[in-house]
Amino acid sequence: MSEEYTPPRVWTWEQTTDQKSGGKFAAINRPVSGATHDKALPVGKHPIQVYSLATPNGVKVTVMLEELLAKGHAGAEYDAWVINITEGQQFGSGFVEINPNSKIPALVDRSHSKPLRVFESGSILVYLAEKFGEFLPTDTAKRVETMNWLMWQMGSAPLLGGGFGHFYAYAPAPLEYPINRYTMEVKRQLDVLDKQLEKTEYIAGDEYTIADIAIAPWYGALQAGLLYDAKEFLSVETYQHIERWRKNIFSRNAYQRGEIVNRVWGDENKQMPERHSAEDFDSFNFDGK
Ligand SMILES: N[C@@H](CCC(=O)N[C@@H](CS)C(=O)NCC(=O)O)C(=O)O
Repeated sequence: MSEEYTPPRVWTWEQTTDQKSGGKFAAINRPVSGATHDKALPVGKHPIQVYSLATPNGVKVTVMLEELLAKGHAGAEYDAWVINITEGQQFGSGFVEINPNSKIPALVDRSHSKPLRVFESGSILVYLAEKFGEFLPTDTAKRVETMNWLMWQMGSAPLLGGGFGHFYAYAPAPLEYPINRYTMEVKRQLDVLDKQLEKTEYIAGDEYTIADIAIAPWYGALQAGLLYDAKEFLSVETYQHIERWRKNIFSRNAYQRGEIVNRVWGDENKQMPERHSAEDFDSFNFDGK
């Protein structure tokens, strides 16, 4: 490590290196929760309202809804609104009411007698799977295996995003110790997945489930070289079974639709800041099956 740091006896906010150095996201991080400003959330015409952004966690939800619509569940029609986390919109009062943790994605289902809030992407996937009876097998062994991998994703991805991604791509300066530590862990995670996918077509067996929907935007995208500019660094080509699986998932029409919803950066032909009906996709070209 280049610099020694002696932690003070009591940590205070002003003392963080992050705040002083101006690392990416330093300006929006705070050690307290709660709203910073008043802002009501917009409400569209459908029972399901999504408040999100097309990050890997956000995409899980819009892909799930597009998959449900592709299966003919008209009740999965939804409005999707942008919560721009780089502008601090996750700290608006309306958003904090539906997710006290101030992180996208969050969803409100207004088809109940009282609007029902659902936050945490894993909770949203399970909620929608149970509501529509899809992508979560009812057979006990298959259901447990799906939940095993869904929880694996929820527990593992913070080490990928908050650990590896943060120190490799976002920290103000590269530091050997955290980059080594998190690269070791992320490569181990990729190897876990690769070995599983050597044995099974989809993550949890022979069926496409919410485990695939949760894992593909993170580990599929990482293997495709789409996250943190780390394709070469992580030798992603060595994870051949992940590659076979993610190519299959990424070629799904519903996946391609869900991926562009609430996207406000990158290729303009792949951005749909808000989504209010299936016709919103008419001007886009998808080669998915
Ligand atoms: N465990 C949460 C994680 C959500 C999360 O970390 N969301 C990020 C974007 S991918 C976020 O909203 N960050 C804003 C912030 O940290 O202020 C989930 O899966 O829903």
